[in-house]
Amino acid sequence: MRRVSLALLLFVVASAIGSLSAQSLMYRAPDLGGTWVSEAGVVQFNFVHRFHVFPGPANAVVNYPAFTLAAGVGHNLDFGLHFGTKSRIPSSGGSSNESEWFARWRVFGGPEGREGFAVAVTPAYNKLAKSVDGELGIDWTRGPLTLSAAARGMTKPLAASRARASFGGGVVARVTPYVALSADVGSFVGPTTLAVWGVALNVVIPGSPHTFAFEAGSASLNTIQGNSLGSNDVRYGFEFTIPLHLKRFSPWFHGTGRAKLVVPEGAAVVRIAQYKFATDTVRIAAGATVVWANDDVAEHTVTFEGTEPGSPTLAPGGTFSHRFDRPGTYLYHCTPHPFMKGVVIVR
Ligand SMILES: [Cu+2]
Repeated sequence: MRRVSLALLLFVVASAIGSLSAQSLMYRAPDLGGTWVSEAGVVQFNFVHRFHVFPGPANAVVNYPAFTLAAGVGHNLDFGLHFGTKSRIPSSGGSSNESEWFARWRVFGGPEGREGFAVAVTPAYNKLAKSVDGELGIDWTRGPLTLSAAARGMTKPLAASRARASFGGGVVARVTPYVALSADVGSFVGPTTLAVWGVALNVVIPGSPHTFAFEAGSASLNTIQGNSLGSNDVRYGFEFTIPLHLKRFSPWFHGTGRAKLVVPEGAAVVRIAQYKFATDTVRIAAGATVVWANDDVAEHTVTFEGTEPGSPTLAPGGTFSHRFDRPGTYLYHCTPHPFMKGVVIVR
């Protein structure tokens, strides 16, 4: 129970202060861990709540709450916990609380949304099953599509003594930058257990780093074992993703001070704050410079739609200058937050 209270506290704190980045449900199907890894200094809290309504006349509702808490430490590595209260793993102590401690290392490929392949390994320990588990995840992203596959091994699947393997696969189709549809299946090897299936409608909450999914499926838990064992019941519910950037707390300790912005003569300045380019249209003469100043507490980029070279990731307090020599209309956006858009018009 203490663990659940902690989760609720984090949930409230995280909701109160808002946060950043990680559009994880735009790139991940409901019952797959994927290759997504929390960035350094980011604590990710994902809350899943599914329901099953038994047939009448009772219409009893059974709840399946589950959450993921993971902290990124850099080098494409994070550590975390999956926890759920309605495990289907038989336990000698009679508890149905399942916890799985895991590490995930993205050994190949870029952050979610990057085109091409990404590969991650997830070693884990399932405390209820007393099982050493592991998952190899592969994502492939191209344009609006992400395809995922997972191969899993468990030393004590569902607390049984014989090791088993399971496989999973899924697809995410991004209909717009804000809306995606996803589906997945997963199953133990062999005919004796029910497969997992899941479908979801995923949305980015505009102007925020949060994503929200409406889900239906047969999984009850988001652990490696839980994503391998389905049920005959259909469960409906949601997932809400909350990235909590520890950097947001730094002004409490270090103030917001940035060295005074030095702007070349004749240059235009675009400030970035609260997930917006403050001046979304800038008009300059050919040969002039635009300076972007990140006054936000989150990282952003200036990424052009065309061939113009953009910025690297701008840390809070960072700046990026670019000189425009040729007349034209230069559309740009922020890569981690595609809803952030701007344009430079050069005459
Ligand atoms: Cu951004």
